[in-house]
Amino acid sequence: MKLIIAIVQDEDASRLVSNLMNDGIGVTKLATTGGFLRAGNTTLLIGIDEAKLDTALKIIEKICKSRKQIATSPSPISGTSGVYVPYPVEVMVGGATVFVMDVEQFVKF
Ligand code: 2BA
Repeated sequence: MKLIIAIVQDEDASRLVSNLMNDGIGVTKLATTGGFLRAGNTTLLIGIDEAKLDTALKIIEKICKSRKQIATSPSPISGTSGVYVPYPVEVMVGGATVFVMDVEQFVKF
């Protein structure tokens, strides 16, 4: 068995969950926050038999789109004076950041 941890954009999350569930793939959805943008995103935990791993990855790839986002991270502009101003940065986010791990044991009580 494998565990997929997929970090996706909020805009894609509910369609992705529906598509996975329609294929009989169980999902847990967590509200998370990206460290760089400090904006909300969604993390899905997907426990899955190895035989269905490729199916799940293909669904994630199909649904999750890359989008440009503007980050207004505070940046120092005046050296050591400690003055910060919002500095807009354009970043490309997603489609999905995916980790696949081996599951040592899986039990339900
Ligand atoms: P964030 O950390 O908010 O990052 C959003 C996007 O900002 C990233 O998109 C990337 O394009 C850009 N970015 C991140 N760190 C950067 C940096 N130091 N300099 C310049 N640009 C930077 P994605 O790569 O598609 O990542 C989307 C979200 O996936 C991330 O949101 C984070 O929540 C998660 N993520 C990405 N890589 C990860 C990792 N190695 N471990 C854990 N979570 C990760």
